[in-house]
Amino acid sequence: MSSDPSQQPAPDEADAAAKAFRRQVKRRSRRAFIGLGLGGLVGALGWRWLLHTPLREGLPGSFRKGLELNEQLARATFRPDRLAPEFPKSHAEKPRFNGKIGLRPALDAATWRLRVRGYAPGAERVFSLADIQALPRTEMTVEFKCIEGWSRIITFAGARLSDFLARYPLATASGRAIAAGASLPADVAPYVSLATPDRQYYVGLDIESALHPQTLLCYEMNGAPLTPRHGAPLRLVTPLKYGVKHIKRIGTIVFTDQRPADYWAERGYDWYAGH
Ligand SMILES: Nc1nc2c(c(=O)[nH]1)N[C@H]1C(S)=C(S)[C@@H](COP(=O)(O)O)O[C@H]1N2
Ligand SMILES: [Mo]
Repeated sequence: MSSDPSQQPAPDEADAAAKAFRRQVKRRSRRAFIGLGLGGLVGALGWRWLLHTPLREGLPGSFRKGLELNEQLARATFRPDRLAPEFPKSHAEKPRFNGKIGLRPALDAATWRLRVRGYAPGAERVFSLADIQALPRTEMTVEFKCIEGWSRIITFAGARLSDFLARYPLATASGRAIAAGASLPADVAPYVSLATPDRQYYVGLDIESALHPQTLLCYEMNGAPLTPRHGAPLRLVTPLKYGVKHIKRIGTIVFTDQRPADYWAERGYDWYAGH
């Protein structure tokens, strides 16, 4: 680097400037140090208060309140027509594997069945994979986000849960089907509970998210049938929520008026898990 010598200060001027600069730095760091100390004290007291609020669902109540605030915000911005961004198929990446609760032992896809308990009393139905594959096929390339901070763009294919419910009237107390794209009938179940066949992993969904056009009963990732690690033969995909809700190897679906138990919400995560 070259510079014009005429712009350089004379040596003694430079020395004075350097001294002034050092004094300023000292003053600033003393102030920063006091600031940090005060901040730390307030932080420590605040932290103790936060940790000593009564526990709710595995978290100090104050933290749980924070998550509920997140849920209120996410619900307020939820619109049935707000879509997760979609990408060209060529952007799809190799999936990453995470979470194997409820995926053991190996499962025979031929004998696997999806059991659904409807919202109307006594409504129960059993489906094979062929039944799900007979519904309109929806494909989308979206970003799959794990709450731990990583994400992958994946092409998912399957049946929209809303198309499933348009065909099979299991979500209403009256037993009437919900036409695809129609607004929610008054007698719709407010919640859906999904579990692995062994019930080791389970998630709860609000009905609005369940009926969202990007919520799929998914049987393919990146153009190939689901592998056992990724939830064969059927998993949930719902890209406005974090990966925790994308339950692999669905065994049962229940429509209910109780907010369903949720594996990771019981362990301190946000029940709603929207983003
Ligand atoms: N049955 C089951 N489904 C599950 C999990 C699990 O442990 N068991 N983990 C969840 C979490 S936290 C993530 S991030 C995704 C990961 O899906 P992938 O392995 O297809 O990437 O699956 C979700 N579904
Ligand atoms: Mo995750």
